[in-house]
Parts: sequence; C-alpha cells; structure tokens
Amino acid sequence: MRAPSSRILAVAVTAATMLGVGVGAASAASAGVTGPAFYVDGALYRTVLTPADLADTAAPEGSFDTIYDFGGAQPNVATAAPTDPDYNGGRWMVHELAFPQGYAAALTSGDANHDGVLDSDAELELAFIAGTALDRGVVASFECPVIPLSGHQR
Ligand SMILES: [Ca+2]
Repeated sequence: MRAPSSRILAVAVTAATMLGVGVGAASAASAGVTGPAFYVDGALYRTVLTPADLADTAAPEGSFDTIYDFGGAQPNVATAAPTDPDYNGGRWMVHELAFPQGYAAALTSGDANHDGVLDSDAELELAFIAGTALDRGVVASFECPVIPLSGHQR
C-alpha cells in the first residue's frame, strides 16, 4: 500500500514544484524540522520523502498535526501518528520550543516515565505546565508522510 501512495505524493510534489508552489521544502529542512526521527506517544517515527511546504496554503489549523521542535536537544515530539483517529494525513505545523531554564529542567519536569527523554506530547505538557518549556509558535508547516521505525510497536 505504501509504495503506490508514495509515488502519487512524489508526483504531486513534483507537479507542485513545477508550478512554483512547493518551493519551501528546502527552507523547512534547513529550519531543522525534519529530523531523522520523532516521538509520538513514546514510539519513534520518521518522515519519508521530501516535505511539501504548506506555509502559503489557507488550510484551517485543525487540519494539521503539531510537531514540537526541540532544536536538537532530543528527537522532536508530534501529537499524532498515522494510527491515531485524529491523524491529519501528514500535514504538520512545527512549533519551536524554548527552555528558559535549560533542557535538563524541562526533562526533570516532564519525563513522567523516567526514560531520559520527553517522548510524548503528554510529557511535554507537564513541562509546559511547569514553565520549563515554552511554545514559541509555528515556524513551519508542511506535508510529509511518516512511518514507524521498525521494531517499535505501540
Ligand atoms: Ca519520557
């Protein structure tokens, strides 16, 4: 199932680029928003294909899922995975995080399962509540399908 849909998306991305509307893919990557893997509810996922920038679309915010960008402190955290009923098909808004007391303080506040990483939006929420993590707002939006990393089952 994945290969045919991937081909369709690749064709769509190519067509969009030729039309001049998909020119933001490089900027999304250079913003550090498409790291090698990110967490959703404790499981690691990674993006596939080249992201298509959606910054200029008028799609409602509710049709996106959120990726929280840790700025390299750890893998990023997303709010939904393809197996979730509220998954929006790989349309992402990237929110930049800030750690006013340092990443270690946010980890102390939020790492509820003590595995040394904030690996779910629920854990990140704990850091938000404690004030050790701040949501600095949307820095990018793009469409990019994701797949689970092998060996991780939810
Ligand atoms: Ca954790």
